[in-house]
Amino acid sequence: MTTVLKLGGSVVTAKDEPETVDREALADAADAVADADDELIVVHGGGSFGHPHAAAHAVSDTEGTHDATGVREIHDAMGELNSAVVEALQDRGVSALPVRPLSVASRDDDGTTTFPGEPIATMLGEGFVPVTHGDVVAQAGAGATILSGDEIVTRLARQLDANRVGVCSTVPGVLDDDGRVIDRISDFETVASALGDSEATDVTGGMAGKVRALLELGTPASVFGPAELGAFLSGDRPGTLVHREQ
Ligand code: IP8
Repeated sequence: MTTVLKLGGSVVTAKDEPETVDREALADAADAVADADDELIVVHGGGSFGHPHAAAHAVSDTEGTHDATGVREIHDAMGELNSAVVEALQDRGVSALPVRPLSVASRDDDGTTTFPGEPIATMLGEGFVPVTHGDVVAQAGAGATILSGDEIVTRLARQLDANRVGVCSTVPGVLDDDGRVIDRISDFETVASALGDSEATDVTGGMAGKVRALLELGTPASVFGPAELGAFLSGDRPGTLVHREQ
């Protein structure tokens, strides 16, 4: 059983404090991952590490830069967060290893992303837990743009034929207009008004962008909060199940 797990950047960092890991939240998440039996790929977001640097250099998933210093700043900040996540996992006996997207992924000039699955598949075969993250990547004709952790999740889930996908966010699921968790989403139109316009939420798509991308996957995906991470990893489907009816 292969599971792709996204740890939201705002789950593992203190979102309003630049480059600050939320040590307690990271410890809780790492404890839950250490207890999991599935073959796992962990993907984390940028939180207070990648996003402030990306904003400072006006880089997004659609706006690129040729400023190598800026690209390095974003990538280095993500490297620090990635080291913290890998270390927290290794401290608990998880065979976690870093996978840095800038060195392996790229985009062509229409924005299509290539993220090779082979290194990850080989790591999994050898019993390692690849830990990758949203990053800045080279894009033909644009310099370098932001590749979100969410896009990596959907790419890798497809390429590696994952059985389960989990997105651990700061909210307990996808919320309706009254703030209640929606149990199941099988098409975007029925939840569009509650989610708002994806362009307006954040540069890498916000919840609307996540739901749209997850609906395109054949694999059922769960969106849930940190309190439910252990339940998800032990096989439950907490929060919101996002799966298009076939
Ligand atoms: O937080 C963005 O990843 P996300 C990563 O998953 C950077 O959208 C570098 C801002």
